[in-house]
Amino acid sequence: MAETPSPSSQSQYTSGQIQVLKGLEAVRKRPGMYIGSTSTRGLHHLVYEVVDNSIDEAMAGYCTRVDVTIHQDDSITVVDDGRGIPVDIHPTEKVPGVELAMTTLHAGGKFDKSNYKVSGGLHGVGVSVVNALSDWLEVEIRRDGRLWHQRFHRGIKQKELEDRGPAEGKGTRVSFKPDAEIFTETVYNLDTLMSRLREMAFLNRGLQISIRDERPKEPVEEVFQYEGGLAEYVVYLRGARQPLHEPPFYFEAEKPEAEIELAMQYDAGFSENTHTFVNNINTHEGGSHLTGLKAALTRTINDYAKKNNLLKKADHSLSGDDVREGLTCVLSVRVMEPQFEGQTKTKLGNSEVRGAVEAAVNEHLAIWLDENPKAAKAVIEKSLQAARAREAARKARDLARKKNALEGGVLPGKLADCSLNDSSMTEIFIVEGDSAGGSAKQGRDRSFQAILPIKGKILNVERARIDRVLGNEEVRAMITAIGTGIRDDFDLDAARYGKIIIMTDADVDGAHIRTLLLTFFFRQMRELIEAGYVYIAQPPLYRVGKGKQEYYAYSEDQRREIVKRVTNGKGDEARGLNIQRYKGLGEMNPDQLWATTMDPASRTLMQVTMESAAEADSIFSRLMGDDVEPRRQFIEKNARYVRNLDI
Ligand code: 0RA
Repeated sequence: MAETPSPSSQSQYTSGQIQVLKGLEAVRKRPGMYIGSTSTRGLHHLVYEVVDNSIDEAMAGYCTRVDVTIHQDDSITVVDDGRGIPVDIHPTEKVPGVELAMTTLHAGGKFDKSNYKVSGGLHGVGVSVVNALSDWLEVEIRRDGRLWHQRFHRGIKQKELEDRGPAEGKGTRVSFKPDAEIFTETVYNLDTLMSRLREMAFLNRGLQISIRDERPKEPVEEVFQYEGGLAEYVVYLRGARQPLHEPPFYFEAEKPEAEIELAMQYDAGFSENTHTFVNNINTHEGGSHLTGLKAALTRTINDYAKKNNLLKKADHSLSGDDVREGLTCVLSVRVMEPQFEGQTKTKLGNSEVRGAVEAAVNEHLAIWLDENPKAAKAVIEKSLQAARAREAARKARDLARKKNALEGGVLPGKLADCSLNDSSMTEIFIVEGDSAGGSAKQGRDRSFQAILPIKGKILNVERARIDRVLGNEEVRAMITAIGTGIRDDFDLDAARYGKIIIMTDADVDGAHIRTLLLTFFFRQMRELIEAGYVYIAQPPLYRVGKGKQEYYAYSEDQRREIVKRVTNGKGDEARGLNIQRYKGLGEMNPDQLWATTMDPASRTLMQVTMESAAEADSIFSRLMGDDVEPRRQFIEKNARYVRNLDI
């Protein structure tokens, strides 16, 4: 650590200080271990980590607002009106509490577990990690009528904690600038921060969270505060879909194993949108709390239907998928010692939580159904329709299977498969249009690249019922080629390819088809996205030819850059340059398509991730729901959407 001030000959580090330096060094050496990555994701985690501390203070009942600012230099300030980090000298460590919090790993400001409620923080690593990974960090505390200040550089204090005199109010202000030596990306994305802060505001009823972006000429400010908490969240997520009952079903319960809060609402749509949280952390991979919720839903709704003679003789009981069709649901639990499992550590492992959630939902939902017979009837009616549709779909599928078996081939005829079988090596390009499909087939490396051309606009899956979606030829070809099955039958291990690459034209129609495909994956094969299998190909927008040389530009800026370069800075496009704007993939010959878009050595792929399933879902819903206007707006603002996918 070059920046560590060496101890002077007289003074020696105390053992405590040496530990501090070692701890911070470890964080700087392996930042990924503490914040997941040093790319855009890790960069944003720094903010979440600091905000989580303020939210802990709010959960403990001492803080009513949190204000986040992105400054012009991409430094961040987080201010809260909590009690303020303690400044008194720690009895054994002999340094002020705040210094301890800023420099000790895992202390995270929570010295005294007993007076602290469960806390969030994806990695729970605390603010010392933010400090270690910041070029500079300043903390200001208002407490007991005085203002305190301390500044750090790469985690190391530059001075002792300073008393800056009398001050009104109370709270903590933390400002920091992420260290460009650590992070590969240092520019904050306002949308990313906004969606996370909005989520936090929904999950913490009444808490006011603001965000201000000072980078544009006209600063942007947004305030999130929801007195309705989860119930308001559900209405937000439901978007434009037609509700079957109002208000949403909502309850809160305290059990020894967990504090449980749930809101849900049925709508006339056909999708299921369930989001679960543990201590404010989005559990994308589900876990015991989700299992408990699903079991309770299926059981309670079936019980109610039977008790009230709402099932006809011919009806079987309602399946889990049936009772969740058209459901938007948010479950938030708070657990003392959460065990996070799974690939992305977003799956709750605590088995005791399952029973607690199941019992609470059984109890409260049964009461709600009894007290709201009109809503109950609508829900059962909806589930019955889903069950009947599903039965019809099953029959159609069986029929299709038999037909396939008779024809001998299982894989779709349009699929040009690759020769390798090892799915860790293979990829499939889903290509818009037969002509581009043809070029891709000729240009590909057939050993590991498969091509499936699909016709123009596949069915709009949000608006269509599952049976019709499965009846669609393009969709069936995709399901068969990918091999995983869908929804409850989904099996990631059965994937026939390691990468599913969507390749569409770089125009508005292409964007629309891409959205349709993503909607399909999001609804039917969500785990495929979660496991990082889905990508978007990036075909070039321009070809710049000069004599025998050719260059490809993937953006307007890049085109200008290239033109400037090849004209030796003159930037004169007329100077013997041949500039071609690609309107579609079909305008490239197979070699060009290979070189620009398909060759792993030179292409750029954008991985589709679920930074926030909640946000992605609401975008999809808004886009694909019955309202035409948001869709039109989307098409106009398409570039922004692609950014939201998180590269
Ligand atoms: C430890 C103890 C107490 C408050 C905090 C930490 C605290 C930490 C942060 C970090 C950001 N904002 C914060 N606000 C409070 C409670 C000390 C007491 O009993 O007064």
